Amino acid sequence: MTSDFLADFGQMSAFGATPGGGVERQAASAADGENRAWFGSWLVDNGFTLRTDAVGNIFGLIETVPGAPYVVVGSHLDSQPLAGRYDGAYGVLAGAHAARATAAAIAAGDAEPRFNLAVVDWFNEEGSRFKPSMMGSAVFTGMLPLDTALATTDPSGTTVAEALDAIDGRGTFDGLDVAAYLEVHVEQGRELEDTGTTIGLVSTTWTAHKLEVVVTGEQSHTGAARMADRKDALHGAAELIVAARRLIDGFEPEQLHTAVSEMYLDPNSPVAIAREVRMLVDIRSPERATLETAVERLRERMSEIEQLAKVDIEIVKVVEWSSGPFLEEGILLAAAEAERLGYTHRRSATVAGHDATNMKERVPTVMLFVPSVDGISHNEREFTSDADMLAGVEVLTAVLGRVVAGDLSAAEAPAAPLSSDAS
Ligand code: HGY
Ligand code: MN
Ligand code: MN
Repeated sequence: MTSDFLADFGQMSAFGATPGGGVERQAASAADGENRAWFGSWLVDNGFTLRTDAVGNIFGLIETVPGAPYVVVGSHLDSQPLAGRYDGAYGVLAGAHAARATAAAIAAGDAEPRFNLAVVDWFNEEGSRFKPSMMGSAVFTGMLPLDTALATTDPSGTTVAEALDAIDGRGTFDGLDVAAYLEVHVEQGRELEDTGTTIGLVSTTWTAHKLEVVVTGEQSHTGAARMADRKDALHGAAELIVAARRLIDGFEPEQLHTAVSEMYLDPNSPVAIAREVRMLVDIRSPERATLETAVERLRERMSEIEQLAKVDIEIVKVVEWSSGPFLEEGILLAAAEAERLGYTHRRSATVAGHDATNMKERVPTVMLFVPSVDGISHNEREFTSDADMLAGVEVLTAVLGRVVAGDLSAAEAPAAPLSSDAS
């Protein structure tokens, strides 16, 4: 498995490779399309039935128990701009290898399955080209209407539907009975590295609010307009960016994370005061009460900035997910497998959102982390060692085998299939 996995990972890392050693594979880009095509061929070559749903989620299926629900394992292939090779893609490939090994054990008579196997690449987890994050799994879990997702546009005005069609990325697969979901992902934090731990057992997720904000002023001459007459949207936006950053000063360290990292302004002329700025304010906390207090304080500051810069500030949309625990039985099962295999392990909180964040709201979900060097991610120098990647594949394979065998009592035949179908 070792060389095979690493060779496959090297192949995937070539798609959209950047000179800085990372990848650029934004959702439904040509590079995402190349990687998706390679992954689809890998699935077919390794005995999986290939299916794609209406929002571009790719599934590889192996049915060994006719009519039984599926244990789904995977992550996402899309990346942030100028990003790392590991975020998402590692988990998709690890899931594929874990499912292949589990299917081989079943075929050899070494394992008695209760459930079937499915590997997944969730479309557009990153939410960089098309907001929101975790789009494909949100549609699959019914948290986002399919039509809304397909009509979403990128900054150039291209819709998700158009972008997917450009890479032949839409299908008609209309649903799956999911007994449980498993995902392994790079930590994107520094706790595993700082504590010398190999496996993170994701036990809880922070809560996140992503505020889409529009600051409206009035266009005027950067030189000629009197200062007292100006309604400068970029001045208002700048005050808001600093206000968002200063929110954290009102809380204990590491209780609140804030950032503004996406901004568009019109007309963006060197000689015309900005009439409008559109920005994304990302606010996260381990506690919902803390986050709500922070958002309230930001709204108060927004009112002050409106007076200061003579602009109008509106929160036009909020995308959020709640903090909350992962399945305790799944954490204990994963801990037992890591222990049996001789890997150090500890409970981890995830600050980043993942497709597991959506799936855990619908089915029993187990999520594992492997260490990120320097805790850095969404950066070309994102790195996880080969040894840690392979340890993650080994533990994921062991957990998958246990869950497919029916050892996770919470995993059972769901009431109705999950589906990305429009209906
Ligand atoms: O939004 C998130 O946290 C994820 O990384 N897309
Ligand atoms: Mn990710
Ligand atoms: Mn990411």
